[in-house]
Amino acid sequence: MNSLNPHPFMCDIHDLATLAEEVRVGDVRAVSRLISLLENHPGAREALRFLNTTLRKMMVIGVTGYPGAGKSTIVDRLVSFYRRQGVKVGVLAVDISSPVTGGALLGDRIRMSEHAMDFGVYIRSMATRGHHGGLARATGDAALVLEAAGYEVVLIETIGVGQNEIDIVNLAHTVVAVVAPGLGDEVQAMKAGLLEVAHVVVVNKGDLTGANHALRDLREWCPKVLRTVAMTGEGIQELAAAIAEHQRSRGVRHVEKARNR
Ligand SMILES: Nc1nc2c(ncn2[C@@H]2O[C@H](COP(=O)(O)OP(=O)(O)OP(=O)(O)O)[C@@H](O)[C@H]2O)c(=O)[nH]1
Ligand SMILES: [Mg+2]
Repeated sequence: MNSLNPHPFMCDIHDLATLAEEVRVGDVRAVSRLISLLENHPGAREALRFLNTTLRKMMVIGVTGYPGAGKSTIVDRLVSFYRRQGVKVGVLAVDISSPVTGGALLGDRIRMSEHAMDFGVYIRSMATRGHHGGLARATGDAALVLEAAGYEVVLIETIGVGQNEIDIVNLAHTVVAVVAPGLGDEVQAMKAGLLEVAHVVVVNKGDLTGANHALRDLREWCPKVLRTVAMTGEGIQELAAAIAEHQRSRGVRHVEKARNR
C-alpha cells in the first residue's frame, strides 16, 4: 500500500517520495498510481526527482505504422521474445486502435494472451489528451517510472501518422516502422515521413501477396527492411536482433541481458 493522499489535487512531496520508493522496489500498483498521477497532475513530476532514472539503462523501442499493419501482434511477439530471456518488459500503447481495421487495442490483445498473468510484463494504455507534446511527455514519464521499477525493455506502440511520429522519434532509442502489403498509397505517404526516421522497417503480413513487392520497393529507401509474419512469429527473432544491433550501433547502455539475444 502507499500513503498517497487520495485527494485528486494534492501532490504532497512526502507522499510522492514514498510513492517513488515503492516504485523503486518494483511495486506494480505504485507504478500504475504514479503513471496516473503523472498523466493528470503536472505537480506529480516532482516524483521523478526521487526516481533518479534517465532511460539509459533501458531499451526504449517505438513500434509505429499505419492502422492494422500488425503493430500490436508484433509487440505481443516481442514481449514473448524478451520474456524468454527473463527480461522484464513494459508496454505502452499510445493510441487507441482504428475502428476501421478492426485491430484490437493493444492492451486488450495482450491481456487476452499468455502475458496476462505474467508479473514480468506491465501493460498500459496512454491517452492522447488531445494536444501535441503532452502525449510524448506523459509517455516519456511513464517510461522513466518503468525503468525505476526495474523494467529493462519498454515497447511503445503508436499509430505513425501526424505528430505522433515525431514524438516517438524523440522518445524511442530504436524506431520500428511496420507496413503491410496492399497499403499502396499509405506506404507512399510514409516514405515522406515515418520511413525516413525509422531505424528498422518491417514488412509484416509476409504471408500475403505483395509482400515481396513491398520488400523490394522499400529496400530502395531504407537500409534495414525485414519481413515478418507476426501471426505465426516468423521473422520476430530477426527483428529482435536488428533492434539489438541498432541499440549497439548507437551505444545505448541498456542491460547486457537484453543485448545479443
Ligand atoms: N495475414 C496476416 N495477418 C496478420 C499478421 N499480423 C497481424 N495480422 C492481423 O492483422 C490485423 C491487425 O493486427 P494488429 O496487430 O491489431 O494491427 P495494429 O497495427 O496494431 O492495428 P491498430 O492498432 O488498429 O493500428 C489482425 O486481425 C491480425 O490478426 C500477419 O503476419 N499476417
Ligand atoms: Mg494495435
